[in-house]
Parts: sequence; structure tokens; C-alpha cells
Amino acid sequence: MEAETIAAIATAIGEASIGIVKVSGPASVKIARTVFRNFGNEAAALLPPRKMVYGRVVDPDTGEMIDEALCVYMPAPHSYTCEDVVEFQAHGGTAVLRRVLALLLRQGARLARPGEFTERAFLNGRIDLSQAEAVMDIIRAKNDAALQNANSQLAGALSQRIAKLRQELLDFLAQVEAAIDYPEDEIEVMPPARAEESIRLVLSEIEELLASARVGKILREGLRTVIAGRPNVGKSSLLNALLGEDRALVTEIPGTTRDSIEEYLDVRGIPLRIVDTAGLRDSDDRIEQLGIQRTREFLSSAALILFLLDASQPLTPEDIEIFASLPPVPVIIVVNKMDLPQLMDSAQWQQLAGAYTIVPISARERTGFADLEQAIERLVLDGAGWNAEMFFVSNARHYESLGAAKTALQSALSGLRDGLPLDCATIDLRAALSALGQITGETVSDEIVREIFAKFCLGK
Ligand SMILES: Nc1nc2c(ncn2[C@@H]2O[C@H](COP(=O)(O)OP(=O)(O)OP(=O)(O)O)[C@@H](O)[C@H]2O)c(=O)[nH]1
Ligand SMILES: [Mg+2]
Repeated sequence: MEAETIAAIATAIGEASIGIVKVSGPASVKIARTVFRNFGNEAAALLPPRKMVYGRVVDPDTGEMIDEALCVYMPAPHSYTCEDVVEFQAHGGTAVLRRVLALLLRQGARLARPGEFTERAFLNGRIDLSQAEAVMDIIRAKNDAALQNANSQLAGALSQRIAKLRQELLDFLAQVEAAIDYPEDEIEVMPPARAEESIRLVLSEIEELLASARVGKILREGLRTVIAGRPNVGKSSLLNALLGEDRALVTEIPGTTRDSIEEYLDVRGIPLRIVDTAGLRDSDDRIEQLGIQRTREFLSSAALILFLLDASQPLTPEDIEIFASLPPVPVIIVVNKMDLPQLMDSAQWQQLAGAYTIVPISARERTGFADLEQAIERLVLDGAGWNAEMFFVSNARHYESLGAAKTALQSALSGLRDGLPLDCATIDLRAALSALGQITGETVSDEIVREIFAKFCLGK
């Protein structure tokens, strides 16, 4: 069955210097040549492969000129979709682009579904499913670290690891099944200890990928970071210093911040969703009480807490009480106002801190921030710094499939340990193989493929 030719506006709708309309499929060139004319004469443009041609988009029925445009033809199979693709670069206005698209549709193209171009790249075998998903991650990336991770995935960082694991499972299954199917050939049956060892190797790599999802989630959503402490210790000053702008009100009056303030911030490439909160204390003020209630809510969903102390004051019972009431998530103790004479005994805060990291800073003088950034980076990356080789699973679907593969392999292992014969394990191994294949798309149903691409943007 010959594929339909599809068309869509590929750029965001709005006012822009250019906008792109693209068409993909066997009739692309024929359709393009009916609506695109050489500039200066009315002949249909020739469209040599991979060369920009300057001309005009014209309504073939009325001769009306729609826009000046550049047009490029990318022949199959060396195009995004592996099909014949033609792209028009017209002016980036809503009416212009809609007219160009309408012309293409009238000439026989069908409006593309969201993600259908990328879906074709997948169905035609140019990229696997995890790489197709990386395309959308690149478009959605809000910071360098997320972009870098998506680029690694598109380049095959995940695909290669999954392919390797699947190959190992397949080799293993082939050996086991040969021994079962041809007992007369006296193929040596794998000793259970060696079988266990092989399964455990695959399992540990899957567990490593699963563990990377913690950072993957941070890259996608930002690390939920809450600045907390009693009033007046300098929480809002810290937020402002981190952002490099006067975002929150700062005064010498305790209880200045009433409502929580949430901002996005990059710390050494790590995205943070950081919240400055109302200082925690007993208060009779109704508004402040509501603010404090909010602080508690933000704290309960925090992934990292920056707990602030004021070094120019002795440690108070409130400080100790607040610290003890923090939820069980990573905490960095930030000792602020180091520029003032210190009334807080460092032995005191060290005792309070126990194993937590302590970072002395001055929000006013902006000192200590490199240490604070490093402490945050260490916490997120388990002591490591960024490097280009790092890859983190950041897609919930991949995480689920890895989890299913892990469960299947664990079940195979426990069967072997219980003394079940090796052929019983093959059922679990096949389940693991299938779960891994869902990530790259080998074993995924058409329905799920549709669902994945439906979440893409139009024209991609
Ligand atoms: N000397 C000095 N003063 C600071 C520093 N950081 C904050 N302050 C001062 O401390 C006071 C309180 O600062 P804020 O940032 O408003 O404190 P807060 O913790 O947000 O206070 P609430 O919103 O009331 O909970 C202000 O007068 C700041 O100028 C610092 O590093 N050094
Ligand atoms: Mg404040």
C-alpha cells in the first residue's frame, strides 16, 4: 500500500520572520510543482534535490500569488521521514502559512496528525522509538542539561544499551532452548550457577538505568527546592542572590514574606524549581498563618530543602524545632550573614547538622555561593560532576518498561534458586526481552505507537 502524502505547518503559529510548511510522501514533488513557480517566469520550478530554490507560491486555479518563498526538495530515503519531502519557507504569518497549507491539501495531500512525520521516520526504520521520543524531548528541553540528555538519547545512548541487553538475553535463551529442543545432540545444559550469573549481569545494568531516572526526573521537572527557616534569617535575600535579581521583598521586619514565591533557576546546568517561603514561627496574624501553612505544604513535596540559619544570632529553640520538623528529604544547612560578627557558635550548628552538609554564606555580600552550588550538584549527582557521557532515563514509559524487565528477571532468578529447571526461566526471560523491546519499539503495539506520537506537536 502506497503511503499517503501528508502536509503540515512545521513552525509555531504566530508572527515570525519565516514559517515552514512541509509535505512528505510519494506525491510531494508533484504537489509542490503545481503550487511553486520559478521567480520571474511562470514555469513550474524544477526542484533539484537538496537545493534551495527561490520562487513564488501560486494558487494554480486562479494564478493568485500567495507569497514569495524558498523551497527545498529532499528525496527519499535521505530525508527526515525517509520519504520524498518538500519544505516551503514562506513568511511566518498565520494567514500566509494557512493558505500555503490549504493549497497543498487541495492538491491531494492529507493534513498530518501530530507527530506523524516522526512516526514515519520510526516506521521506516530510520530511528527507533526511544530516539523518536528524544526528538520531542529536544523540543521541550528548558535547560542545557535536559537538552544534552535528549541529544544523547537521539544519538542512541539508550538504544544501544537496550540493544546490548536484549542481545545478551537472546543469546542466553538460544543456548537454553537448544539444550531443551535437541537433547539428543547432547548440548551441554548450562549449570544453574552460570545461568544465574548471566541473568544477574543483565539485571544489574537494568537497575543502573532505573536508578538514573531519579536525575532524569529532575532534568524534566526541575528539582523541587524549598528555602525554609525562621523569619528574618535571609531566605528572600538568598532567593534574590541566586536569581541575580530583586524578585522577593526583603526588609529587616520578621514576617516580610507572606506568600510563597516560586521561580526557575539553573544551578550548574541542573534545573531547580525553587520556592522562597514565609518564615516559620507561631503567629497570631491570620495572613501570616496562611503563609506558614503554605510553607508546610511546599516542604512536604520538596526534594531538597535549603535550611537557613542566621550566624549573627545565637541558635534559637525555634531553629532547632523547625529543623527537627523537616520532612525526611536531603537538606543543606545554609548559615547566612557570615559578613556580620558571629554570635552563633559554629560547634552549635555542627552538632545540629550531624551528617548534613553545611554551607556558610553571606546573601548580602554574595559569598559562599560557589560552595552552595557545588553542594547542590553533589547531592543531585551523588558526588559526581556533569560530564557528556552521562545519560539519565527521563521518560516515564521507559522507566515502566525497565521496571517490568527487572521484575521478570527477578522472578527468573528466584525460580532458579528454588531449583526449578532452566526451561521454566525462559518464560520470564522472554517477558524481560519483550519489556525491553517496548523501549526501542520492537515489541510495541500499533496502538501504543499511535498514543506516543499523538503527544507530539503538530508538524513534527
Ligand atoms: N548583614 C547581612 N544581612 C542580611 C543578609 N541576608 C539578609 N540580610 C538582612 O536580613 C534581613 C531579613 O532578610 P530577608 O531576606 O527578608 O529574610 P527572610 O528570611 O526572607 O525573612 P521573612 O520573609 O520575614 O521570613 C534584611 O534586613 C536583610 O537585608 C546577609 O547575608 N548579611
Ligand atoms: Mg522573606
